[in-house]
Amino acid sequence: MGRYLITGGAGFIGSNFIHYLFEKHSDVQVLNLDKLTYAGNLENLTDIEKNPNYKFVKGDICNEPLVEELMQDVDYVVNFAAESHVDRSIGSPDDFIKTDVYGTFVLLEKARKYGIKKFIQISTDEVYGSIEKGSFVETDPLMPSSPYSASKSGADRLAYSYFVTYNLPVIITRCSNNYGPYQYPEKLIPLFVTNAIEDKKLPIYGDGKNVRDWIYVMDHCDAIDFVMQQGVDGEIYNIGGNNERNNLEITELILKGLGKSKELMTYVKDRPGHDRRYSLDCTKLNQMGWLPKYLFSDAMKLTIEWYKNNLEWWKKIKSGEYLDYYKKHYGL
Ligand code: NAD
Ligand code: TDX
Repeated sequence: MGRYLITGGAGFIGSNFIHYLFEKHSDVQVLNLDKLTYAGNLENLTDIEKNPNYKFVKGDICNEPLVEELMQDVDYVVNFAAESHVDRSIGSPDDFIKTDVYGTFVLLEKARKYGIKKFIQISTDEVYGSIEKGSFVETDPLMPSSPYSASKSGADRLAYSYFVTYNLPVIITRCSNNYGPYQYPEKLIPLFVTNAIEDKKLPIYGDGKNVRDWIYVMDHCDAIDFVMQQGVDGEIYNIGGNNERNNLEITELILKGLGKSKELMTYVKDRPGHDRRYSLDCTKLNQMGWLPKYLFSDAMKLTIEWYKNNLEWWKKIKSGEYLDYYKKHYGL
């Protein structure tokens, strides 16, 4: 029986990971600690909320007494909680520093105090910064270029320091861009899919030729579970989809998948400090026996279908503060 503390479990990847855990393992207990920021949504977990092995606690990972109380009853920590959107970090970095860096510190301190068996720090490929040619390996230096990726780098290295200094069994994962169900419609794929369904414009930053490596969220969840079982303490694991595409390719695929006109494509002012290309070398994880299972074309179809079939989920989100934000920034 494994007792998990999942932080940020009401967000996109965290909620998919909770679904994954209950589907894959019959003997898990999950405690989900989430502050329910704009990105946290308990509707992502309605099918699980009555499961006797699941408990939700609304709270902040920066809240020391609360984290102390919760940490006493768990074996494993998977830290997803973060402010996660690059554009928001450019407008107001404060919460990124608080949650991503200080919040991770609070979790690490309490994990150390209560002898946690494994602490998985969910980092990101963005910590390496941009690369024109070739791919980053785990030992490459970090060159984060946004307040988001800089705060994630701080958390990533802080987690490592708890392994080196205190022997806390920490593992760090650095994954590429995820897509799939329950992703907040501010990120590229859910924003463009939902805008296209509503015949709204798709705001492409700059020339649209920035490259990302795209991985289906369930493959990311599977890789996290894999490194929890087979990873070595103190190690970093790149997790990628082996699937690099530029933003124009993604946009055209979405429009084609939905049978919508290319006239919806709208070029807007570039994101400040916009990283040109992310690319991961995942040889380390692949040689241990883990490979992504989903084909991009199949998983994109599944994703587009999910947003078509769950209009209520995202329309509710988009009718609120989301619209004000995009109106203010892009006049769309
Ligand atoms: P998300 O924004 O959808 O979810 C973040 C969740 O954390 C939300 O439920 C939010 O309420 C919660 N949260 C925020 N601040 C909190 C706090 N102080 N205390 C407790 N809960 C808090 O993000 P996501 O896309 O699911 O990303 C999850 C993690 O994975 C993040 O750490 C992110 O950096 C990392 N990551 C994301 C991607 C991606 O493509 N989305 C890729 C690599 C790594
Ligand atoms: O409206 C848009 N138009 C646009 O052209 C948006 C929202 C994005 N883009 C571009 C910017 C990027 O080149 O699409 C690309 C992807 O953008 P995001 O979805 O914002 O993701 P990115 O900035 O690459 O960061 C993501 O991947 C790594 C996640 O948001 C992070 O949490 C994760 O760590």
